[in-house]
Amino acid sequence: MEQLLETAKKIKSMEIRGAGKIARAAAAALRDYAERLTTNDINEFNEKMEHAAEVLVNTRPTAVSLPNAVRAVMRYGGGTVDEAKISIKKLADGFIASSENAIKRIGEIGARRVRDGDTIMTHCNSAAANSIMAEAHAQGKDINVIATESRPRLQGHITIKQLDKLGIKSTLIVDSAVRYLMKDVDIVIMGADAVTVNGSLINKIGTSQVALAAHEARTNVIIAAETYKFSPMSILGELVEIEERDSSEVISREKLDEFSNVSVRNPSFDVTPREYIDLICTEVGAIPPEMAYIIIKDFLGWRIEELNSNGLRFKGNQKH
Ligand code: RUB
Repeated sequence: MEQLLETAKKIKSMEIRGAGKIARAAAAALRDYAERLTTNDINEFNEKMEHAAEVLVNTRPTAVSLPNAVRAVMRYGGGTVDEAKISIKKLADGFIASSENAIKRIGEIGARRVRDGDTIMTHCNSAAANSIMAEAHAQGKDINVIATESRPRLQGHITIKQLDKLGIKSTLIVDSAVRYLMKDVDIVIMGADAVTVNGSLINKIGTSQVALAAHEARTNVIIAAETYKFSPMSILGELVEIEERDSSEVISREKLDEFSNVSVRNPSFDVTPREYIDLICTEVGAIPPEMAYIIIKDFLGWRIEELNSNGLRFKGNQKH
């Protein structure tokens, strides 16, 4: 359990961050945990796996990729512990490979929307969004990326570093400069922590402001989102929980202690309505946000009946 708890801790502290990375780390942690379990009792094995799944899922509430990845692995089968371990390894490795492949594919599909000479605005740090910029650049398109710094955790610094390494020109701005600079932007490309059935996007705090400014300026907004970022539970009307993080990310405790009447809110994500999104680029194609249900039903394989019958409990060893 120690290694699995270590991964959970890294996800919570954001040492492992970004919805896709979190999902792959969770799948790998479950696979390695299963491998290390020494019991031969399949019931005990299943119980331990279910507990491990819960621990991982409770680390960060907003990234739907996390429960989706855990669920993909927890669909394992097998009558014995050895069979279950083989099944888990196959599912976890399959998830990791297809998720890496999805990012590459999104790059290829999304790059078609980027023209030579485009100025692209992005927010936070998204592997899927960066993949589109990387592919457009690799195709020889001359692009310039405006990257927000993304307070309070400054993921924008990771973005400019990654783009710089690829030889892509970028301009770093403070988050509040988004609307002022939108007039220079040809297209906005951002990632996703979750996409709901009605096509709303949940992503890093500030995403909805970028999208609103783009909407006002008639600038297209493209969201790069693997299919496992789509939220099956939103079919039942469940809202995606917005993570609120510690105030010390915004202001130091000592500074805050100087005041008597000040409190801090630090929501990590916000919700962008589908009206502000032109296209969602997934690995199975670019869709308008209105088509989100098709992804959940046809590509993630969830139907309302299944969700209603406890489909989202992390029950290990299911027959299917
Ligand atoms: C990261 C964030 C990213 C999405 C998508 O937030 O909002 O835009 O997770 O990233 P945090 P990716 O830094 O709090 O995890 O495309 O890499 O999955």
